[in-house]
Amino acid sequence: MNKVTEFYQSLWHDYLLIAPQAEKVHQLFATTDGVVVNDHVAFRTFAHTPVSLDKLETVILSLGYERQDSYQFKEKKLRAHSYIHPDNQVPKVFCSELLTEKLSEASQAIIARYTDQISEATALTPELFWSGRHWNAPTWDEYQQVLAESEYGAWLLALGLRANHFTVSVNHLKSSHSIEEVLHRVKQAGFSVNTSGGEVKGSPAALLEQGSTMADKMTILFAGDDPHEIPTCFYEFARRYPDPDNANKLYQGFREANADKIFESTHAS
Ligand code: OOG
Ligand code: NI
Repeated sequence: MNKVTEFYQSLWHDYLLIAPQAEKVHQLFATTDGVVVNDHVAFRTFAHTPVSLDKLETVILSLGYERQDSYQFKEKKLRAHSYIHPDNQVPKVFCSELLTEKLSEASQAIIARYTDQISEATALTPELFWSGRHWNAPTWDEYQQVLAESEYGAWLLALGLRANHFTVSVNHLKSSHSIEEVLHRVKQAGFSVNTSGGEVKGSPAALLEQGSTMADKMTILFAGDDPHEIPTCFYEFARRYPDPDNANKLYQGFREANADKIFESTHAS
């Protein structure tokens, strides 16, 4: 098995442990469509640490990816890069980081207390992408304090490095090419869908339409043996339209306006 195939197998395995809904959603489409093609995966990390976006990028490039584009999310205090693989069977990657310097002094201090525990010698290997927390569990109170300012920051502080979502390529489904229909089916099966900015993010004119489930919830042990249920990971659906700049190819990029809403799939609902 090649390196990239192995990477996605391990990543999927770790993702299912924290997002059991993904197995069921996958099954829902596998029963009618056979193969479910993954459009992309997404990762989150803390800037200015030994696992910052720039560090993770070296690993992504080592898997054969090329940087595709960059994005800014001013309000959410994030930046991101997307990556594309020369083998078009390989999913794209969307990797973001929290610009911690833009948070309040109080939140910065909490985050630094934990990110200071990340070893400077952290190996930049593919396993990093499902390595979880490189720091002790925060207290529930610290989680709440960061949450008030950055949902992303709280999520990352509690869960660490892992796949945040996999994405069904709606273009590759046989059962339906409509995002609305796909989301309807997901809701009928009992999953809740992200409604931030409407269920469907983007448009044919934007060349990209996306939707997602709301993240699963799991009990996480906070510091002092203190269990609490928090949002974990979700599943996304993407439909791409033909790229006017690239004959016979579907648009392969991401859209800031869509992504801004997709991030909210890990909000507590
Ligand atoms: C990533 C959100 C952005 C997309 O497809 O635009 C995204 C995240 O929630 O970490 O996945
Ligand atoms: Ni996504």
